[in-house]
Amino acid sequence: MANGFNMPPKIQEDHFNKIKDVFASKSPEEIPHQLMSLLEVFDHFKIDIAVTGESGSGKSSLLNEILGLNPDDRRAADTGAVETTMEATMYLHPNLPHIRLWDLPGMGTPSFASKSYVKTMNFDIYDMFIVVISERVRENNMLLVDEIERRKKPFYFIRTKIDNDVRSKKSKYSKMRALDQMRKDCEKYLKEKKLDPHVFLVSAHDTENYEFRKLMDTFKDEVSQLRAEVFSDFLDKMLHGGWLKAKYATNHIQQTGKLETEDITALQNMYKHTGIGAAKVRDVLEALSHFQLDVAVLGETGSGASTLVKALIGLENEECGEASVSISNPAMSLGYPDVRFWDISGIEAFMDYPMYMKQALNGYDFYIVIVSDWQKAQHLKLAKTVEELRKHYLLVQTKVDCHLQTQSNLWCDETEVLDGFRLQFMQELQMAKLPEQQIFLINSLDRSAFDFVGLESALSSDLNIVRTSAFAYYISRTLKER
Ligand SMILES: Nc1nc2c(ncn2[C@@H]2O[C@H](COP(=O)(O)OP(=O)(O)OP(=O)(O)O)[C@@H](O)[C@H]2O)c(=O)[nH]1
Ligand SMILES: [Mg+2]
Repeated sequence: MANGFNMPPKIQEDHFNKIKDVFASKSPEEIPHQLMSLLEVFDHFKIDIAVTGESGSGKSSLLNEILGLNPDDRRAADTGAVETTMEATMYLHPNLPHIRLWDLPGMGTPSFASKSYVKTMNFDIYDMFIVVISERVRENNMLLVDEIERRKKPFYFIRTKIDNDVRSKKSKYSKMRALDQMRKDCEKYLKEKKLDPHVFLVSAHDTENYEFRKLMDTFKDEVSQLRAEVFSDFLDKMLHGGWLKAKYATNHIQQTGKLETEDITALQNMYKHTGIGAAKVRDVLEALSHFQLDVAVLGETGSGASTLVKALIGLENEECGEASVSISNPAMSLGYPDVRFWDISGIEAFMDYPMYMKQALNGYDFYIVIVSDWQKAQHLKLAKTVEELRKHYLLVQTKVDCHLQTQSNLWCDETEVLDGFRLQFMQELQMAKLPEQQIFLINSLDRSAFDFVGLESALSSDLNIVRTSAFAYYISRTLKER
């Protein structure tokens, strides 16, 4: 089993050395505390991203898809054929807890005239923009781009409702050609302004096709980097920018609720007492953003660990993934930036050596424990081991479709059988004195079935939460070891 000793480095040597320099004057005992206090403040830091564009271009519909919400969901943004969004409304992404997404009203209606739109919408408060266009690039779209560029803020340029645009194209070739033309049309106007943002062609009504997935992968990958940059820029202004700049920056951060007053004071004190200013914080956050999180998928032989790993990284049913996923080779995917998934099947071979197990498992940051055999209950022992390591895990029952088949002689419907599985499992946890938690019932060969989507979103969200503490723990441990 791969362990903390022979696992590839979680952080590049140059990043590690920079962190060493940041804390060079500190005794090793002080470092974990200082690193944790800094990362705790950073953990509270929010960034604001506005979805903007002309009225009716499909902003709210696209935002709902980004949030993973069905338009009928009561939490979803309202959408409609008439002017719908009348005030800027904030939404939290379920898996990206530090990102506030704002659905802005549309530009160019009698209520929100183009001329005054940018001022009315207070563009200065946002850190990034998602400019949504449909049908064609219009003057108003480029006006928005100019205003964003003037503020030196990043943006994505998204053409939506692509399903409408290609509906009349019958052959694959004519569809491809139409898509190519649409992309070139967008890029032409951006290039004239010497701009090169990401351009995505998407449909909120058909997210499986076109570039919605690419948009989400890119967004997830880039947004944490952006957050680190916005945070360090703020520190730069507050700590090193002179009185006026510092006052302006601090007011901005407080008024937009990106940080609480206590957090700002903590940063000022940190600088006063340790000399850790913007440049050093930038080094720490840079290392954090490249820190590899290791997730172990633990299961008995044949429990479906490999199939689950492949499903998670989006390689289900694909032969080409076969060779790349193994016990000594982690799997990676754009959907989970900087996460390595380790397929650790055959766990029963190690179960009789608890000390070795514990040591070997300690190298990972997060665990997915597969429940495969109700009788042997190895998963409970595994969960206990992970609990003892004070780490987090998710419990997953794979092959639920097969389990359902074996129950098909019972006269109850599928939901009742699934609820029965869940209940039985809760009782098992209680008896084993393990904390209550949800079990995800899945079929790794069909991501749309049972709890797979729920599992993906719980995993993304948990990994985002454990990232900073895993990083702090790893850095402190490695600094001590060297
Ligand atoms: N075919 C198709 N229709 C879409 C798509 N996205 C949105 N629509 C439709 O376009 C209309 C406007 O969508 P909204 O999402 O409300 O647009 P909006 O930009 O938020 O509108 P305002 O808030 O009024 O500015 C609705 O009827 C949607 O169903 C898409 O990708 N494809
Ligand atoms: Mg809207």
